[in-house]
Amino acid sequence: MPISSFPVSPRPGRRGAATRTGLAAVACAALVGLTGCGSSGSSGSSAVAAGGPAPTAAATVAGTASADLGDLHIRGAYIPQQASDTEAAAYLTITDSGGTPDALTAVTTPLARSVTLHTTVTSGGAETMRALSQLPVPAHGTAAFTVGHNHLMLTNPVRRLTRGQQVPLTLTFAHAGTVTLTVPVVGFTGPRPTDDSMPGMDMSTPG
Ligand SMILES: [Cu+2]
Repeated sequence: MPISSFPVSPRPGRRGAATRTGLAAVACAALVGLTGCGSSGSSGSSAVAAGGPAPTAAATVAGTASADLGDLHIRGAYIPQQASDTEAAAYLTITDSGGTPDALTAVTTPLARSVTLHTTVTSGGAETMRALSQLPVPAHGTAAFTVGHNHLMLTNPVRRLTRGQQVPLTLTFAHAGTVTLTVPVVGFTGPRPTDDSMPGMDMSTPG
């Protein structure tokens, strides 16, 4: 998928890059803006037993999914309840405990037509969405999709993703291979299940 950028605000873009699908980018930005005002989920204090050995690379947050693939440890995976008609976002953190760098190169799910790696760039007060061809994971380091920064964008889910659903996400890495997580859909603001109401937020405001 080509790298693309799209200015979220109505003012003209300055980078000269061709817009891919402007409507989708705007919707996505609105979605990110929505989730961006919630908690990051890092404030969750209660760890949940994931049915396997205790994770060593990162704390587990209640209501999220995790998986290990060799030296790669995927933690805190969740999908905020779908706010857009056409898109949903997914967030997770990848830690590489080994000495070999890797990169997330593709994500797929049977529940959406496509999953795109996106980053959010704020320039001059305007948020710009940009597709990433991959997300590098440094050796002994961490790469993350977090609210307001990088995110995974699920386009055209086969059904609306609402809280309580489970979404299989298959992550493909350049070196480590492939792993599938079953990712929970949570409230709008993050993995904490009581955070589904956000007084004062206008869900219909475009980005
Ligand atoms: Cu996006």
